[in-house]
Amino acid sequence: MTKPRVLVARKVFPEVVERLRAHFEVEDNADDTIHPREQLLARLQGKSGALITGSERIDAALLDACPQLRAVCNMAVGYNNIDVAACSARKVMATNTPGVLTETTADLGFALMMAAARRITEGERYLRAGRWDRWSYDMFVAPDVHGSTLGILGMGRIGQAIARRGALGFGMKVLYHNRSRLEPALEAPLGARWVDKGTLLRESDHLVLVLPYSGETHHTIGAAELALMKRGATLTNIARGGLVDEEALARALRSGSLAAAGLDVFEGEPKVNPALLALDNVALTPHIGSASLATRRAMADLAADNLIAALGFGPQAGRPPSLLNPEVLG
Ligand code: 8YV
Repeated sequence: MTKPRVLVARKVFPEVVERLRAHFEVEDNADDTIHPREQLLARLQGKSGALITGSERIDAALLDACPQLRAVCNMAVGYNNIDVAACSARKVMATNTPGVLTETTADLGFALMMAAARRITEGERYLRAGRWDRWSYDMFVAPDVHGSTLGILGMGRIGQAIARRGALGFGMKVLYHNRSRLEPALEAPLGARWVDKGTLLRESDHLVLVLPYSGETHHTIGAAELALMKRGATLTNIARGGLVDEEALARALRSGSLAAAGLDVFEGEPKVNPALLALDNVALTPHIGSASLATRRAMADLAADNLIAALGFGPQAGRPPSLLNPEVLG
């Protein structure tokens, strides 16, 4: 029997590619070349499934040009790169990798929030530039993290893991805003309180964005929202760049109304807005929220499990563990 053909769009662990080869004829990308859309389309021809990352955009036009495609399996929890409704309309399974990256991403979010608040990367640049010649009482003074108010916009798994770090490790008061409220049993141990978005903006000392990105959440933090924030507050974004109007953010940081920002994601990444690069009070990392070796391996394994199951193989044949559009099963 001929094996179905699949594409592994970006370089992943060789062991994971080998697992896929047990079931499929695999076209992989060991050089990790970034394929422009036309080339991605060409590589997808005749493929039944694809293991993709956030860099590959799957939309209706692409699906129409690849009628053999049955499954697109993202190696990411966020799936704004996939038009799930378009997949469902064509009975293509779409999957993501929730759960396995929660703690690693929360670690990075907390670290970035602390780096921004305590001016860590700004201080390092100052030191490396040879500008440190004396101690002074107000050098790099900054807002405290411990005991302050942590605001979380988007209280899913990662939001809750950040809340845990803040409440249990740093004695922070936790406020959050989310479409739905957590069960009291989840709120209570964190002392977490649901508030409306305006209250969250007005009362947080350190606001962290952990909500999914979509057309509805585009620029959910813009000039009006930044104007509501406390003078001297910080903003950290580990979700998607498009959640924040970067021009408005740069203005708030330049004026000092916002003390600092911590950013792991950007609107045009891997390009970064020059207005942000020009500022000292921003801690920047290159979209590395889930970047621990163990977590990346778990993400690749889960994406592979999804692909194997979606195309009818393995113990979960026909039932991928993290299917985003279960309606295709009917
Ligand atoms: C990925 C992420 O590394 O899971 C997500 O949503 O943003 C990151 O963990 C990135 O999207 C590559 O697929």
